Amino acid sequence: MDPIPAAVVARIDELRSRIDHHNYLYFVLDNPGISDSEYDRLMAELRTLEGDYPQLVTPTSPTQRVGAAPLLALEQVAHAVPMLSLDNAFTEHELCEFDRRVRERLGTTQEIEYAAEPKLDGLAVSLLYEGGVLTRGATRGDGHTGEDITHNVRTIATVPIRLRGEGWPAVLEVRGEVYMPRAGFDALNHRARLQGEKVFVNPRNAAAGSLRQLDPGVAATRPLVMACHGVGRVEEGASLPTRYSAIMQDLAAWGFRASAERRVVVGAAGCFAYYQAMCDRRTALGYDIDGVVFKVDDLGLQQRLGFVSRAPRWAVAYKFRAEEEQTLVEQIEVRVGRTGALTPVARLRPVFVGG
Ligand code: 9MJ
Repeated sequence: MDPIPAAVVARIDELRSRIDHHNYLYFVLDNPGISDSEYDRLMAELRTLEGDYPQLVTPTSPTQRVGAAPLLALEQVAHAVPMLSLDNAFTEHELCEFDRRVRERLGTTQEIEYAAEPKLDGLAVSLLYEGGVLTRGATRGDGHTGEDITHNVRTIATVPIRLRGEGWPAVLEVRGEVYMPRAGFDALNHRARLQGEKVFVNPRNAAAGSLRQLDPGVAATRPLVMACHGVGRVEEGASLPTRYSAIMQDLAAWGFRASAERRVVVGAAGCFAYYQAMCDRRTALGYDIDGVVFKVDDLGLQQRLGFVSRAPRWAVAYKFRAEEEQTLVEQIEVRVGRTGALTPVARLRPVFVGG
């Protein structure tokens, strides 16, 4: 075999770095650095060089987001650190009660600082990075065991294949939400309608259906976005910041999308003001949220608060009121059980309520 010219190796390296960088500017920061045609030219040159020198193709190359063959089944994945869900609050009173319990448990009358962010209505995922390279993506599942969806998360442009910058732990599990922005969802359904295919009822179902595909080629055509909202397993001895808000800042520097709406607010009053502001911003966001999330910002305090069964004591999801619709009871059937018990069953005229 002919030796590979050093200039080719260097050019491939440069193209990959430039493409990764422009992907980051375009998809994560929503701030393109070059035109689409310039980007296409860089990709085309890289594909040509990799075609000429297939021995130089690596799994982290931007040309390799979509792996080869579809899988036969999704493997199970055990979460080293359980993926907790969130307790809900539905009223201002319940929000104040959450804040009161936090302060009572911490034995303080001082105001607490909370990291506030929108509650994305998508699917929670875990992304494992080893040596700065994405090695595994998994669904939340029941919080202890999820499914391996590495092949699909790799196709999401906002999921870094390699971490940017420096200072990241050698083992880092990033957690976040995969969702489908509304414009992408509408376009996907428009295409499906034109082709006589099944349409999705809402962006969340579309995102979930996309992530569970066996063929990464399908997920690659779906307009999915990943935004981070936490970390799981971290290399022992690694030093991450001691505040949630600072960790989000680090994750953003390492190439992740962190919500542009994230803020640090003070006390229950600060939380409520944030909630009201997000109620007003909700329709302008371009993606579905079903509430806002408040997390005690200080990780030392989080640790002291701990968690119960499935949810941390240091966080709460303040949910928007569910969409409501009226319909008609068209008929009432009475079913007779084995023991003779009568169960009335209402037949409702179908209505659409957020999917
Ligand atoms: C969503 N769905 O946007 C969490 N989430 O934190 C945010 N979910 C979460 N945080 C701990 N922003 C468990 C779940």
